[in-house]
Amino acid sequence: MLFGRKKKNPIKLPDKGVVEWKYTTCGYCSTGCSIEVGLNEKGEAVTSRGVGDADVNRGKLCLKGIFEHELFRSSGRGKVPLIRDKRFQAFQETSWDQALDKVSAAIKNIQAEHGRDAFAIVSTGQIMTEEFYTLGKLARGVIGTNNYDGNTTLCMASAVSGYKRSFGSDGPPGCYEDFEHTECLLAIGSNLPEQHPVIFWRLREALEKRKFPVIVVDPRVTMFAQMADIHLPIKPGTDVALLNSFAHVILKEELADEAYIKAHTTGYDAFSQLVEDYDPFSASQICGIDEDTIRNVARVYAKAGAAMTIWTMGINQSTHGSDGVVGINNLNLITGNIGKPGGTSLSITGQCNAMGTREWSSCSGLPGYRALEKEQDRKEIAEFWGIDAEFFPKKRGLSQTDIFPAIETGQIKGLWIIATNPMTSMPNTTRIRKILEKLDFLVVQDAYADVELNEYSHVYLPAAIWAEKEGCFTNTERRVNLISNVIKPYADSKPDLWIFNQMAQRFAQGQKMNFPETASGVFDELRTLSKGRMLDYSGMSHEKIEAQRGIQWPCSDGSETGTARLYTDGRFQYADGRAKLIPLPFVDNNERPDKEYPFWLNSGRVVEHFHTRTRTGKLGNLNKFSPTPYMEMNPDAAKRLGIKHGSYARLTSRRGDAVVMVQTTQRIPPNMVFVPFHFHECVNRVSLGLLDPHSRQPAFKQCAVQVEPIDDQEAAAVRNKAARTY
Ligand SMILES: Nc1nc2c(c(=O)[nH]1)N[C@H]1C(S)=C(S)[C@@H](COP(=O)(O)OP(=O)(O)OC[C@H]3O[C@@H](n4cnc5c(=O)[nH]c(N)nc54)[C@H](O)[C@@H]3O)O[C@H]1N2
Ligand SMILES: Nc1nc2c(c(=O)[nH]1)N[C@H]1C(S)=C(S)[C@@H](COP(=O)(O)OP(=O)(O)OC[C@H]3O[C@@H](n4cnc5c(=O)[nH]c(N)nc54)[C@H](O)[C@@H]3O)O[C@H]1N2
Ligand code: SF4
Ligand SMILES: [Mo]
Repeated sequence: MLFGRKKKNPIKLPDKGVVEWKYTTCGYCSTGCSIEVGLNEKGEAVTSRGVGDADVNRGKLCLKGIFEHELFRSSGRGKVPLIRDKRFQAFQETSWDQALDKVSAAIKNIQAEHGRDAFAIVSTGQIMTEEFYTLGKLARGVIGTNNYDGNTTLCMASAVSGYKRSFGSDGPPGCYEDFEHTECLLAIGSNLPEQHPVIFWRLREALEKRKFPVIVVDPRVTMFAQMADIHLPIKPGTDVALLNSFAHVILKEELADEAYIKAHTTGYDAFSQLVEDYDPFSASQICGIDEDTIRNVARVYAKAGAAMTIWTMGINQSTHGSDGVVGINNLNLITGNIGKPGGTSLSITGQCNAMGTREWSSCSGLPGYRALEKEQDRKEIAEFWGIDAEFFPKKRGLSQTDIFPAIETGQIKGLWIIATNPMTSMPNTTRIRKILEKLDFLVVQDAYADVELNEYSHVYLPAAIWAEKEGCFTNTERRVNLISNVIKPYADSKPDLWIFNQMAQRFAQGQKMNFPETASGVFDELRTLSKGRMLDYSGMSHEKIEAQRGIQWPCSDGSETGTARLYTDGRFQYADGRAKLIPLPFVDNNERPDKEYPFWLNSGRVVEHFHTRTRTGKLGNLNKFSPTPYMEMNPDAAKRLGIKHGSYARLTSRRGDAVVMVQTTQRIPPNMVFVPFHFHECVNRVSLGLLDPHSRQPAFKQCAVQVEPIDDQEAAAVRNKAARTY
């Protein structure tokens, strides 16, 4: 018998006939991997590969990046603009001019009749920074509605709010390189291996070189929890109590960095008084983590030479999301772990350009981290755009989660939605459907014509996607990276930048202002407006960004490269230069399981799919691995209800119901179920989405449901009805 490799054929990669590689940046998650797309001699995108000398991913890509070039020609893409007079009628194909005229006329009519704010705009975290800035200019400077926001309210709003409350400004202070210096990593409500696989790979690489403790806080035994040294299976929505208790132990045992607290913070007295109440015993009653584990983790964290916390949606998507972020910042401030290598409080961002929208879209303020509430900021931007500063509102309007209820009450009559799919991604979608029916006018601007939201639109504008256009994304570690134009837009779809510019020309005020046509022309405005500010872009250019495979802001004029960390000098963005220690009383305000609805409903993601699957649902290799809406359920709980692994169950809440396939697993506690939110007509039919009072972000991860078995026939009927056309 022959063993070994000798007689085996060597592995051969199929020759895809690549004649040219083009540089770009991944358009899915916020890791910000540099990608090269291979083009064959016909100019078709045939393959993708990671860029070896890019610091972020060092040649790696996850599953989604590897197949990203397949997006360009995937099914369901929008080919031409579509219009109709009444929703649910058949669409008619039309020209860009006619479609844009129809939209601008509708905006003008609604505003003339009901006031400027009766027309709302909701955008995304997934278009280019230059596009965000241009949309902001159009929304704030031309159309002049204050009801303008983005889907980042579903995602990053709590991180933004928490950073602002603690440090006086948004802006994640750390970077991936911190893994290489840290002596302790605390990860709260983040499933890094599945949701940010390449950041996770950076962490693994650091751990292979040097061992340090990894502590994961998550109610589920996720893949991340499985590799952790300590896993804290917390009771849903109680992270603030746990964080207060860590602080209690650290202060009681005199493990705090007193010199740092004294030099760089305010609010210590009120803070220390509040955490007095959160001794480990009291906290353990709230968060379900035993006293000794709380003490142990607090000590490990405080005694480490440098310690860092990362978090994602397990913190942000909660009724105390913003408080959770402040709690994490408190922990890092009292241990002196901000702005030092390996010592940081790093929010792991979600969408590819959720950072870009925070920085430049004007959704919650004005460009470059400026605020509508500040006269000086309004003046600067009005002067730069050549408009009257009085045109701007003096405080921010409604957030996305308040815009929908304002449609329900009739305050908002018209809506323009850009690159987000609330029919699947908002909580309580049954209510969202009813709300959309109330609109006099809806325009949907999306790369896919089959996006569920389009069912309700009057006008559909087909957008070019990802590397069919050019511009920048900012990733989790503030790195601005370039998406260069790899391939021309599909059919008659157009870059979002072009669409915004065309729209501006249809308003008298827009005609008077300067709207640069190219992304690099817009980028010059960002450079000017950011000069000398915290998010300084003035030393960057598209060419320099590509050459360095991304540059971290701030990068001031004349600087060779960017800056890895913020607040290294301990000076924060509040007027006194100090960060705030903020007391956080824990309030238990979730819908909790009871007799009728005995399970916690938790929701999130899987590695193969991205959000509402408009993209990944079309790509064979991604869909093949994860084709079915399913639910994780503890085998003991399933047995009690007579539910078998692989059978179907109905999930019911006070809002609605959904049908899912049950996957029994010990990963989840007996009083909880977990459903990935990617599938239409699924988990968000039942979710509640109570809002955080500071950030207005929905608590997607906590509500109460009932589960019952159903037979296969009934399940098939429900699933067929919900199935998409591809
Ligand atoms: N493959 C893939 N990757 C993605 C995305 C995608 O759709 N698919 N989306 C991107 C985006 S926009 C985002 S925002 C990120 C999201 O990235 P993550 O936040 O990492 O992902 P989620 O699965 O939403 O939730 C993370 C974890 O929070 C836990 N959790 C639930 N409730 C609580 C709680 O009360 N406390 C704590 N501590 N944890 C809790 C859940 O059990 C879950 O394991 O992923 C990004 N990356
Ligand atoms: N239950 C539950 N619900 C959740 C979450 C959860 O954890 N649980 N997570 C929430 C979070 S964190 C997020 S970020 C949201 C995401 O929710 P959505 O924003 O609704 O999700 P996507 O499917 O990414 O929608 C983006 C749309 O933009 C389109 N698109 C992509 N690129 C372009 C482009 O360049 N131009 C234009 N015009 N269109 C483009 C895509 O085709 C897609 O239709 O979901 C939220 N909903
Ligand atoms: S980790 Fe995120 S940025 Fe990197 S290839 Fe995967 S989806 Fe793209
Ligand atoms: Mo997100």
